[in-house]
Amino acid sequence: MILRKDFCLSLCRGRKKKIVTLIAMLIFLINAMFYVSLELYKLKTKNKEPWFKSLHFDENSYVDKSGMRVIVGHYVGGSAGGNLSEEEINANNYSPVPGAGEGGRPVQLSPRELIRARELYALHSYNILVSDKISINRSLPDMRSESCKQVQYNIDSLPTASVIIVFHNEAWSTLMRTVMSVLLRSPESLLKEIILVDDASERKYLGKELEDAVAKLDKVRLLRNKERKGLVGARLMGARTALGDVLLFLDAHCEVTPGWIEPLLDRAGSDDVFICPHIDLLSEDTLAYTKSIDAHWGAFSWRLHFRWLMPSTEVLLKKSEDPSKPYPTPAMAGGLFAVRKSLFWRLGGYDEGMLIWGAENLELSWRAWQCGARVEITSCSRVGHIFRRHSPYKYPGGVAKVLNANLARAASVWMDEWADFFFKFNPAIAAIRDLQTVADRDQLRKNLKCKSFKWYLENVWPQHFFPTDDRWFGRIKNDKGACIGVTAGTPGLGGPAAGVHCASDLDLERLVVYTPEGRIMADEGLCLEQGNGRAVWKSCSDKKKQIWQQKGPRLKTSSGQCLTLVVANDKHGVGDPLTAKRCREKDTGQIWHFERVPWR
Ligand code: UD2
Ligand code: MN
Repeated sequence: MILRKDFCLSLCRGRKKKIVTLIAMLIFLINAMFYVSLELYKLKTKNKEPWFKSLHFDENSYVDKSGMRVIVGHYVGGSAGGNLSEEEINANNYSPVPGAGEGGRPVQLSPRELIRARELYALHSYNILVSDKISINRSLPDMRSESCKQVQYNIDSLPTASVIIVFHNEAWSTLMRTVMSVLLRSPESLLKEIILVDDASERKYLGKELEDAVAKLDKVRLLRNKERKGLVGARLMGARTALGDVLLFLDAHCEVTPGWIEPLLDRAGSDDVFICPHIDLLSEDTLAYTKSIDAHWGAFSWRLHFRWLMPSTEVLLKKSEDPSKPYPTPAMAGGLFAVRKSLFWRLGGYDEGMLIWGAENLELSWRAWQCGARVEITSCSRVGHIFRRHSPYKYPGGVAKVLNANLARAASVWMDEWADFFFKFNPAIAAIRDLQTVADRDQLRKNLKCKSFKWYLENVWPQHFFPTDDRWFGRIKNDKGACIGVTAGTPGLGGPAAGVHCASDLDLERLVVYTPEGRIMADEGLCLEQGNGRAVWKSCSDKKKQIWQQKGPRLKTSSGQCLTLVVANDKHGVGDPLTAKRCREKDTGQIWHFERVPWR
């Protein structure tokens, strides 16, 4: 018996071993086949499609899933060079590596170069090492959609352009690549000139070296501001000498793509519109050219920070009918736009009282709309821009002082009652309101017989999230003590809704608009929405899930559930979740007090 068992054991073990080996070999074979077919598939798709076709917009650095995100409007002044030596700050290390960045591809650095790139980052707030490796004549793909490529323009009938590029301490390679991309990709007859305006740069390579380079280029002129004025002063200087029919402004770190200028000039010819290209992304790290989201709107938050939003459903519908048609936008980002010279001056150019940076984009947008013109975007003109997280240059007197003064000017001239709202909740800016002399701008508004800000909100941006006379504004406080508000740290990004500290009357994070339809709107266009199991802050939309009907002290969803503060951690419910639940007589988490706060 024992013998037989032993015999079987060893024999069975041998068989088992074989089976295990066989299975292992099979698994290996299947894996190998899978791997090979994956590689083959990759190769096949690689050869079929250009690399950029597989790119989607960079959601994280542009417009988030809820449709909003800060990209322009980083009001943080940089250290302008940090600990770098004078020699490093003033050096021009442009030395193109053949093939680097061609076709808009990213440039990767070695680990050692990366360390150096990080040290130099403070200079420009983008990767200067990468920029210096890419030829100033690099190629870029045609980024237009098929419908845009099919539009035929009669070049002979289009107006001519003066491209105006202002700069302060820009990198040599980036600035020159902006210039070269315009020269390479604009039909000769349409480009009257490129006007470079140096806003009192201090870098050595932007002196004679730049003059010599410009002298070799046809159609390029260089003007210099003796004193730093900021981008408004510099752009005005350029505009005053422009010879073309259309003024076409670009930042000094852009690259234009094939077919970019025709749609802009076609639309700008009509003399009642400020037309913006579709702004794509040039990565600040690799300078890769990436498509940005297909349709976006420019607008602004309660604090007047520029924001990208999803366009209204109406605009999106029209756009899907004809994607090549320009569409209206409440505001422009500011840096990239074309306008007929006559219209630019007729509407008062720029507000020269605005120094250095900021707010001129909103001022110009409001002025355009309120005074009978329009602001539009054309998806057929694709221009890449390096969006930076920080401003690399100095703000004389500090960022806040500069920007607040500009915002105060724009608000007091154009915003009417909403200026009072803005100043009431921004006391630091209200304090400098009277220091601004805007009499000439007020007069301009009168002379041009411009419409009210109320008209602008109702007609240009009816989806706005500002308080109005027929919207309730204030704090919605739970019986337990906490308020409805967007948690600090995630403004504009949405996320789970929780009770927040009620804080003071001036704290915008704790204040909401309650619309007659029952929407609870916070700053940044966020609405309280019943999600799966929990209330969340989401981009305001027509969704039923965003409607909360006030029934006595309760807020009810369309299915009759009650908005509830589910108290768990804190006895007042701060940090505890909000959600719609079955209504219960005794649940004080369902009792809400509406504390009105005058908004102006
Ligand atoms: C955005 C706009 C920018 C401007 C700004 C608000 C885009 C892509 N960019 O911020 O054009 O409307 O919002 O003011 O829409 N510059 C000077 N002198 C200065 C400061 C800046 O000449 O004192 C130049 C600078 O070199 C650059 C341009 O002005 O070419 C715009 O400045 P930015 O690139 O820092 O602004 P950005 O893109 O963050
Ligand atoms: Mn810029």
